[in-house]
Amino acid sequence: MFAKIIQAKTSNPRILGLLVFVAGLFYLISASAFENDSSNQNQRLDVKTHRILISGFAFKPKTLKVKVGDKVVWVNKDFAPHNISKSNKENKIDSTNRQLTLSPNLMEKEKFELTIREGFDYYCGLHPSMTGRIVIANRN
Ligand SMILES: [Cu+2]
Repeated sequence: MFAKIIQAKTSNPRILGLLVFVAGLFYLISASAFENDSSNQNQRLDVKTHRILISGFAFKPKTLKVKVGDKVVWVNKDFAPHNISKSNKENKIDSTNRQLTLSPNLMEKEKFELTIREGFDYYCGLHPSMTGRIVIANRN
């Protein structure tokens, strides 16, 4: 019975066009619903933005505890440029490894924002003695 109706309706090109349109609409709705679902898993209602000042050739605070999904903003308060470079796997500072640079060189008053997905050690690629650490706090 149902198949017969579909068959009857699809013989009309206008109805066929409408069916294709409705199918497309359903696809878009289901795709966006899936998108919302996956982003909800990563988003928290209490997302915080933390600030790290780069001042006097030091990251302040040097160690920062955040939750996954929080944002960190580094602000350069020095006259000198600085950048944020991720320390390598051994947590050894390697100023020659530019692939680990997370931020561009920040001039005075410039900012760099990062959404935190994991904890890591970092340093300034221009002044490797400047080090800092992002620590993931307990979820509770
Ligand atoms: Cu620096």
